Amino acid sequence: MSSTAQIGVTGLAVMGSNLARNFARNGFTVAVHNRTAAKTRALVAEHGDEGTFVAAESAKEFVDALERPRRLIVMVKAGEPTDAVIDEFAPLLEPGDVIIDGGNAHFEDTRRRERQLRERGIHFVGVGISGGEEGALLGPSIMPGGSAESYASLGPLLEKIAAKAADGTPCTSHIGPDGAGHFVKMVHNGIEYADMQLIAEAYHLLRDVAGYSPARIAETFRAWNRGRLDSYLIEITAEVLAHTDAATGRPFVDVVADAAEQKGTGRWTVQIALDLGVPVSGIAEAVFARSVSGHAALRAASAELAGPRATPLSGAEADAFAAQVEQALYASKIVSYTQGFHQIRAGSEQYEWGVDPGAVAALWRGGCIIRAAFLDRIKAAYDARPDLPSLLSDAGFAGEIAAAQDDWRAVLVAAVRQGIPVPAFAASLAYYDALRAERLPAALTQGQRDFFGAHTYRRTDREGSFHTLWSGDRSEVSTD
Ligand code: NBP
Repeated sequence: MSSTAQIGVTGLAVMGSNLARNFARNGFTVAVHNRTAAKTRALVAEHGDEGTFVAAESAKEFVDALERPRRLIVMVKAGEPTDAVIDEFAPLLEPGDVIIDGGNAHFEDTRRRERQLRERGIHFVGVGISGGEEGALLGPSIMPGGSAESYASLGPLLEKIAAKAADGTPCTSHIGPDGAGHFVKMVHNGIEYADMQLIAEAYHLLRDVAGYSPARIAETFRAWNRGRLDSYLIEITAEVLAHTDAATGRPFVDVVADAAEQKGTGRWTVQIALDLGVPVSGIAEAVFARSVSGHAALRAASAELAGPRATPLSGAEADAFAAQVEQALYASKIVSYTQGFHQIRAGSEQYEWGVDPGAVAALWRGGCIIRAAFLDRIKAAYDARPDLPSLLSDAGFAGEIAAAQDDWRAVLVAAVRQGIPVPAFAASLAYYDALRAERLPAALTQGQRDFFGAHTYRRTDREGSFHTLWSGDRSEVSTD
C-alpha cells in the first residue's frame, strides 16, 4: 500500500466517521480503520464519493497508508480502549509520528500518555473536540494540546476542518503542552453544564412563576436569542420547547422523564476545581442538580414535604417578570464563565501550560456546544487586558451585572418565596456577593479553627501567624 494519506482516523463510530468525512470533504486523503472492519467498509461504501478514503483492515495496513510523519487520530471510547489502541499502534510507529486522541479523555490520562510516548519519540496530542455529531462533520471547535512541534504538523489540517467564527477565524489553536487541550475541553463541558442548568432554571421560573406555556417560553427564548444571549444552547432550547409529542399531542418537554443524565466531564470539572482550590459553584450546582433529578426514590419520599406552591402571575406582571429572568440569566451566565476561566487560569499555572484565555474564548465562538455571541466580548476583554484577574474585573461585564443585579435579586426572591429550586442562579449571585463583600465571615471560621484545632490565624493589623490560648487565659501568642 502506498503511503498517501495525510491523516488517519481509527475508531469509526459516530464521531470518528464524521471527522474522517470532514477531512475527506476538505480535500485530504484519509486512511480509515476500525476494530470491527465492517464499520470501515460501511463508511467507504456510504460516503466514499465525498473524497479520498484509504480503507485499512489491519493496524499495519493503516499505519502503512499514512505519509510521514504519520498523523493518526484515535476516536474510540475514552479510557481503556484508548490505551488498548495506543498499545496496538505505538510499536508500528517511528519517532516524529503523531498520535492524536480526539476522545473525551481525562487530562491526567493525556499527561501520562504524552510522557510515555515522548520517551519513544512519538508525539501524543490530546485534542478536545466539541460540537457533537454534526460538529464533527461540518466543523467542530478543536482544542489541541501536545507539543508546539506536533501542532506545526497538525495545525494546518485542524484549521481546515474546524468551524469558522463569524470573522472567518478557524475555531482551533494550540492550547498548550500535554493535557492542556483536554483540560480546556473539560472546562468547556463544565461551563456547558452550568449554561444548560441556568437555562433550565429560567424555563422553570417562566413556567411556574410567569405561568407561560412551553410554546410561549419557546417564543421568549427565540426573542432572547436575538439579543445578548444569542447562543446555540438558547436556540436549541427554543426548538425543544416548541416541539409537540406526536403520540400524545402534548408539549414534548412534558412527556420526557425529568431525570438528567451525565457522562462525567462536568463531574471532572468540579473534582479538579476542588483540587485546584477554584470556586466553580455554578458548575458544581449544575452537576448536583442533575444528580438530584436522578434520585427517584429520594424525590418520591420527599414529595409531601411542606413548602409553597407557585401561584403564576399573568398579563403585564408575567411579562415584566420574564424580562427580569433574562437579566438574571445573563448575570448568572457571566458568573459561570468567570468561574470557568478562573479554572483555566489555575490549571495553566499549576501545569505551566501558558494558556491564553482570549484564544480559548476565540475558539469557542463557533462549532462547540457553548458557542455564543457573548464569547466575542470575552475575547475582547482578554485581548484588552491579558492579565485580567477575573472576567468580573472587566468594566463592560461589571457594568452589565450592575445594571442586571436588582432584577437578578428580585428573581431569586420570587423563586425562594414560591419554592422553585434555582441552585445555579443562587450560587452565581452568592459568588458575586462574596467577591464584592468588604468582610466575609471567614474571619469567624478562622477563629473556630483556631479554637478546636490550634490552626492559627492571621490578623488584619499585624503581619504574622497567631494562636489564642482558648483553654487557658485566652492570651494570644505568635506562632511564627
Ligand atoms: P464511542 O465512544 O461509542 O466508541 C466507539 C468506538 O470505540 C468504536 O469505534 C469501537 O470499535 C471503539 N472501541 C471500543 Br468501544 N473499544 C475498543 C478497543 N478496545 N479497541 C479498539 N477500538 C475500540 O464512539 P463516539 O461516540 O464516536 O465517540 C468517540 C470519542 O469521542 C469518545 O471518546 C467520546 O467521548 C468523544 N466525543 C464524543 C462526542 C459525541 O457527541 N458523541 C463529542 C465529543 C467527543 P468497534 O466498532 O469495534 O466496537
